Amino acid sequence: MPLHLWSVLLLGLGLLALAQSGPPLRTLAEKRGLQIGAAVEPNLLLQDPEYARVLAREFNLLVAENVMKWGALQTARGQFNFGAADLLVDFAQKNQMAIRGHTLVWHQQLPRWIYDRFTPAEMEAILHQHIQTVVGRYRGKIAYWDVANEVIGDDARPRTTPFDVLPDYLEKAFRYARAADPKAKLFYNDYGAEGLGPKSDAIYALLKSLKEKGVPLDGVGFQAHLDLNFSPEAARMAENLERFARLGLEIHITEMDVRLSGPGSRAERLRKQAQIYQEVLQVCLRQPRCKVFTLWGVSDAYSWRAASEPLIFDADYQPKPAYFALQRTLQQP
Ligand code: 9MR
Repeated sequence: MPLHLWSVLLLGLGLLALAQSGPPLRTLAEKRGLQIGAAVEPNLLLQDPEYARVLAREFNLLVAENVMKWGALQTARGQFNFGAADLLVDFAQKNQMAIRGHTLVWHQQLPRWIYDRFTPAEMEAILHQHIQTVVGRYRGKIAYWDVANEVIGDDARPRTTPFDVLPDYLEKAFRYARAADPKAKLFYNDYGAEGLGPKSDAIYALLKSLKEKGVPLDGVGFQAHLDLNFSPEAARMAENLERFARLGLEIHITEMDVRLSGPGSRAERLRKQAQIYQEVLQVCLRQPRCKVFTLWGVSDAYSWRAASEPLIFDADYQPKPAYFALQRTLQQP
């Protein structure tokens, strides 16, 4: 190959390397007063050094994908296993990352014993002990707790849970969490409520009534598990977030991912995926109360929807167009 072609090739590779080593997302986010997070499985921190490296380089907030759920923490009544959760907390602290705790009241991933028929008084004691023990253990270390997750079903009505035996279990959960760590901000978190519609109306009504009753609720998390038919579109989402903001709530995007599956060439779909990430980040940046933007994982390899490649790094930790879209968006004034 003639010399000048080599230099063109080297220049191209150099530019590529430069593009890939642009400023980390966390550095850019910090300048915008935003925390950028990822859901984490602590066992991967031990198994995969690249996972830990990318996480620490790009993100300034962690959320436990599974290890802070009831089923992981309290497998037998009164017996708590904090090993994996502690690992996550240590990693976050060593790397100057904030932590979202996930989650204290959810209808899924519960231990089997909680389905025994308890009296209201017993359930109250169980709920209190769990929240006091878990939130208390990490008092001062966890900035935000998803106290309640997915309480409203897709039919816009409250779901059935083993906690139902205890009237006002939801209010109680928030009060127990506040008592266990007065500095942690307490959240309601849900999916399919990004836009306007019956489900987000029901959540809005619930949160409004909790606020009116003086329940210690600080914020609302919109999960944003999306696909290429991004629905609602950005404008509707902005409008929806605004009404929650007017309740005085802090707003977090808590579990974003965008499935790549669908019609069209791979290149087109990657572009569309990037555009959706960009639009949701823009909605958050333009909403003064939106303070946290979190992805539901780091690389496609370990995503709960791995087959549909929904994240911003591919399975080899190469940044995808969605990564660069977030990087650019954070740099725009
Ligand atoms: O990503 C989590 C996956 O590994 C678990 O198997 C699953 C169990 O239901 O929970 C997933 O995380 C969920 C989160 O806790 C709440 N919102 C929806 C998430 C995706 O299902």
